[in-house]
Amino acid sequence: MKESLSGGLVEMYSPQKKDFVSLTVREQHNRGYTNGKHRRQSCWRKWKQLSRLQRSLILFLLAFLFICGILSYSSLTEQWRGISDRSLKEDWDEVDNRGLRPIPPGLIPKLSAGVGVQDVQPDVMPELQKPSIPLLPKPPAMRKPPSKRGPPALQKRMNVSDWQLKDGEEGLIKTDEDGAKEAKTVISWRGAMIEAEQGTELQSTIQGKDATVVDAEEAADLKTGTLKPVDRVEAVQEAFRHAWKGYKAFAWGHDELKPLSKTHGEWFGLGLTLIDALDTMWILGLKDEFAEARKWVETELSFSKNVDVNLFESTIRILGGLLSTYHLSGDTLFLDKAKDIGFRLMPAFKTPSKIPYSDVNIGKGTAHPPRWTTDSTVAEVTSIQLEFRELSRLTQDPQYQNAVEEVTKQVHRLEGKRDGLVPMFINTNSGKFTRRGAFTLGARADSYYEYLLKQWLQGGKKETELLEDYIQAIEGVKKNLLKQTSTSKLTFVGELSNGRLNPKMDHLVCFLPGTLALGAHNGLPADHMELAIQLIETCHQMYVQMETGLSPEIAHFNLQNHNGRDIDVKPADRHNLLRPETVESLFYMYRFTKDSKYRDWGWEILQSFNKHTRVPSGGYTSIGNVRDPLNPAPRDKMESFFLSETLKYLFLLFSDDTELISLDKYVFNTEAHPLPIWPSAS
Ligand code: DMJ
Repeated sequence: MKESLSGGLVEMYSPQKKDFVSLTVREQHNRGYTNGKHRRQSCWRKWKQLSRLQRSLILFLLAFLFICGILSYSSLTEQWRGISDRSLKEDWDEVDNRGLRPIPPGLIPKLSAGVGVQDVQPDVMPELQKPSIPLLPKPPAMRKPPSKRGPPALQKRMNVSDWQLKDGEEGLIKTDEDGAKEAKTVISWRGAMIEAEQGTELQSTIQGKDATVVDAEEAADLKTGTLKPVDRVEAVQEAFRHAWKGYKAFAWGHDELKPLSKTHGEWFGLGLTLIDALDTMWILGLKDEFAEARKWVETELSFSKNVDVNLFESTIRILGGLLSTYHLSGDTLFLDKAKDIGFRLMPAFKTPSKIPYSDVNIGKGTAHPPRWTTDSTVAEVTSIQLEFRELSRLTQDPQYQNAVEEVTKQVHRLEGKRDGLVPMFINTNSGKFTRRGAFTLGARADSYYEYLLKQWLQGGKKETELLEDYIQAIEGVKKNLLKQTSTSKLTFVGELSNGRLNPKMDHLVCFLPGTLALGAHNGLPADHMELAIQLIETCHQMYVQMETGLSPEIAHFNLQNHNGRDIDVKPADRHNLLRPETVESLFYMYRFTKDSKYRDWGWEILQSFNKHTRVPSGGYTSIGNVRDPLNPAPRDKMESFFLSETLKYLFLLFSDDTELISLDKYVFNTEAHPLPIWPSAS
């Protein structure tokens, strides 16, 4: 139907006459053909005809429905978590002495009889089962599993009065006299639920020197360079034990520790922190802790649960954690569990485009996008490849590798990139990028770049398309996103939004110096290393320029010298979630340059964590304000990546055993779980 230019006559198709006829508005109305405009006019007339009481009643009802909508929105945001937000013999001897026996990287320990994909509840997802196709030559024999121990008596709950610091307790976070109130969860971000308003409830106070792990004497040693690396290694072990103490006492078997309220937070209900921390305990040589965690995995961990999990987060944390622990320990318990979760995640790939959905119900075998969109996040669908490829290699079942490599292929071919930089969203129906025009190396795109390089390394530097995409992307970063502050000429990676550069950088971007250095170590252009050196300096400054010595979540860089500062922090960005990216990059930088300043920078960060985030009764907490050392506004949450990544990278940074997890033999996934570089097929 199209409207005529004159006199309200409209040309319409008449089914009776099988031709177009001209009708007046009234005629259309009589025939029930009136268009939207006329319907709107008649609605308005009807509205005017209603009594004042009737109109008030309708308006009241509409307002009521609107308020209900707003209230249900906050519960919707709670589910927004997925959006949001890497020749051994002698080297391993030391580890063996501690009783932990790693398998040389790249080898596939022999699978125990009767263990395989077919063991995974065939009734749940039968359509996904396929015959095994050998991918690699026969694996060598497996090692003996470590000794088993009984789990501790756990799950202790305390009431609010217990939150308060008691005299003599170690640590620096102290709750205020009124205790803490229940905090409202309002935002979620790449695996980190941000709990608002807690900082105002929970006061923190600097205690005396006895409360700190790092005291003034040690600080002096650090300045004079007399602190031995071994002391730093021990300090990380001590920090881990302290974190574990809190998790064990108040959150055992649950996803996350809430150290101030001495309870736990649940996300997937799968013991996320415990699984994420397994290989860290192995690497740090924490034998007893590892044994009791293993026992929990053996006796308590079940993926047969009616629960929605985020594909990306459960892949990098659970699948990645189980695979790396299997490789380090040779214990097939972890491989069996890895197969189970890997198989249960596969329904995510059953989409019209084969670009996976963000969420999977691992009990029902169903998958879906978030409620509000059919888009997935680009970083999420492109940062599961290391894990699924390794699962295929270990199981000799190609379905996992095929599914993730299909995504890689599609993204490789897609239009909408800018000099190799990718947008942040991809549609699961069309398989195309959506909401184009915004480019970042931060949240929603970050690990796309990381996994291009690391897959190329994992596969033995043969998959040249991955390398080409990576090199092109780094050129894209240089051309479009790099800028310097006017005050100290700090180089940072900004964000591009519809052609305009926004001079802000997420702390997440601090993975980049480490990745660039890893590329340069593997023969990529030398200017990648130069850029890495500049960027790690900037990430370091994001810590040292803050009053707590801890970086904010997002930094805004000054391009004009209006206040003499390089970095501004907006009130909404002042939090620190115990994130790992800077210490991750420091680890790579030290391994490749042996410049001790990178160790010193990492040491300063550990001290700042101990000073401002350590909770006396056990655990560390994210904080709400890195600019206020007197009240850093503790948020009562220890993210699983603090144990999985932050403490692991700090340990490896300080360890003199630079072949411990050699970067020529392992690639770390984006949750710091080392996976072997594949041995060549020959
Ligand atoms: C981790 O889960 C991973 O490193 C991920 O790639 C990004 N976010 C967190 C840590 O900050």
